[in-house]
Amino acid sequence: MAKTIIISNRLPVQLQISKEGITALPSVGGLATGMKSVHSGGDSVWIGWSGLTDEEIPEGKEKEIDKALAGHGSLQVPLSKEEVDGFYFGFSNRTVWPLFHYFLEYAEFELKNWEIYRDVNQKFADVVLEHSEDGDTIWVHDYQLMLLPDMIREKRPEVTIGFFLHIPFPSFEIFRTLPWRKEILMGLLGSDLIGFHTYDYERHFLSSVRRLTGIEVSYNEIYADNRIVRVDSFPMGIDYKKWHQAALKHDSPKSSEQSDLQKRLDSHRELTPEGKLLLSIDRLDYTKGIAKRLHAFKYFLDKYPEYKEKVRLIILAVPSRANVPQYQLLKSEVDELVGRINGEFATVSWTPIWYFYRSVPFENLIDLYTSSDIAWLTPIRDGMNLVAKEYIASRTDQTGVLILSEMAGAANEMNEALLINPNNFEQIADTIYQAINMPIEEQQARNSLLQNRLERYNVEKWANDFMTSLKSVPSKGVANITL
Ligand code: ADQ
Repeated sequence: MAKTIIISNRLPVQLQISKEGITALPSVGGLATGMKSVHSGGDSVWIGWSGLTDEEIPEGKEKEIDKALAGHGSLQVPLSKEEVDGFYFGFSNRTVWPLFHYFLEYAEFELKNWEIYRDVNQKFADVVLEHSEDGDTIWVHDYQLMLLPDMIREKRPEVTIGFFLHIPFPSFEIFRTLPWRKEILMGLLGSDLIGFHTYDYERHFLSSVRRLTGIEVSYNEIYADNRIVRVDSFPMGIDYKKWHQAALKHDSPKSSEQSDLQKRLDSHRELTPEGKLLLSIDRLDYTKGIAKRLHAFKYFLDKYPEYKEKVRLIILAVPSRANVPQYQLLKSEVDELVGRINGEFATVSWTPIWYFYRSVPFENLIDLYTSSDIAWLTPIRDGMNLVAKEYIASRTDQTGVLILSEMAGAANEMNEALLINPNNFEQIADTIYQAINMPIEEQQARNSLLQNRLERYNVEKWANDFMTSLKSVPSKGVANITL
């Protein structure tokens, strides 16, 4: 029977090794949730890396790991430390990630890392080829695996392949700087359908294909190798119900225990009833613009000094890729900026910034989303930004203001948010002022429209739309198509 195969760099499970044995726990990320309807039953399998390098797996435990993963419909591609360093931390995160987010000055073009990236993609392809057959439908995810579609197609032409890019696709002028630009495009063109978050990313991709490969492109179809490759945008949603219902439960008078964090948030509210809480949540990544946000916050306090002792900025930064040098530098920069601003503005009763450098459990994210008057999410460049959507979904009384960067993919669907340019401090300061003073009725009018849209275009709909579109791409024979 034809299967569905999902492939991503990391499997949607977390392995735990203890004296008692090996267990695999499902992860609760957005992608895993969205794929639930696709990855269910016995006719689907998820292929990816387990998160443990060969060196980290205790001797003789390989079979046990395979068994634990199989219980979750997952199959691993084993990787050594050298492979993870070159493929993931190297080419994926020191070349593709900065380049595709327009940080050209951070992009490293190391031949060795490119070769490991290519070899690891081949390793993924080998596992897929071993476990697939003609007629299967394959969905490949993200920038770590851009060569995979063509590697699979070459050996198994009779499968249907979809690819989705979770980060931006840059403009041709940026993309052309990559020494292996053509190989990347040809790798992706092994797909039948290539999906992006926004129409702009789609347009940039088509322009690069046209200008770098000479292959015929018409509207959103590419005629490669007597096949049609369709390109389209599928803005990713969230599990709206999960966030909204958790927030309803949190706000209910029957809600049982309050977390310590919630108690702190409430005490802030009691001390300054007219005060406002601003929330900023991201992975600690230079693309997210955290340092710029801190500079802009200082600019706001200087421009509107009447808000000293009245506003508080909560910065929650999740540790990420801490062994890549730029991330270490960013961490020091953010630490220093927070210290400097708190040092300059704090009073005996007020600290302007609460800074947390950690990942927090779901319940605390709900505490923060439901307690913050303003979510301030201003990445310098971001494929989508799901935090913006989660904040709005959690505002059960429809109050709250979202200040969002126009450089985030989410801005395309969230016009009712206050959209800003993350480099324009004057505009940001005035927008914070506008957000603080926005009448409740206006907040609710904006959020009601946003919530309706997020509820309809949730992550399940995103996955189903992609799969439906993938199955409708004519698999063969451009000659039969009326052009
Ligand atoms: P990310 O860059 O990781 O994803 P984002 O879309 O904002 O960015 O998702 C972050 C997720 O992490 C959210 O679901 C959020 O709830 C969670 N999170 C944030 N802070 C946390 C914390 N302190 N503790 C625990 N969880 C936290 C990439 C792209 C994005 C794109 C997504 C999906 O960079 O642009 O939106 O993939 O395609």
